[in-house]
Amino acid sequence: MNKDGTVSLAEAKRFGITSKAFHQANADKDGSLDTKEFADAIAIQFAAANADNDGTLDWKEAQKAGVRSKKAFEEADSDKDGTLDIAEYLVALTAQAK
Ligand SMILES: [Ca+2]
Ligand SMILES: [Ca+2]
Ligand SMILES: [Ca+2]
Repeated sequence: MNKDGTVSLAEAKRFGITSKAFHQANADKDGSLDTKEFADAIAIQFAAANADNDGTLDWKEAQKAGVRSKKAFEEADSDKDGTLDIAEYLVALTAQAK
């Protein structure tokens, strides 16, 4: 996220957000995600990857949701239950965008 608080498509991709989720979340079609739209994009990807609908992503699901490294996955899993809830998922995406 840059200083104006919005996320361009290029920035979103660094987080692991797909073009599809980006465009779905970008309700006002202005080419960038504001804070609320960014949260929507995260929620869209989380829901799309969470095939068993149990509220968490296991490693396989997390990869579908754009988490690229096992290390990012494990570090974001703060309660060490082997899955990411949506807050932990956001941590993983933020870590890999750096
Ligand atoms: Ca927008
Ligand atoms: Ca799941
Ligand atoms: Ca967890």
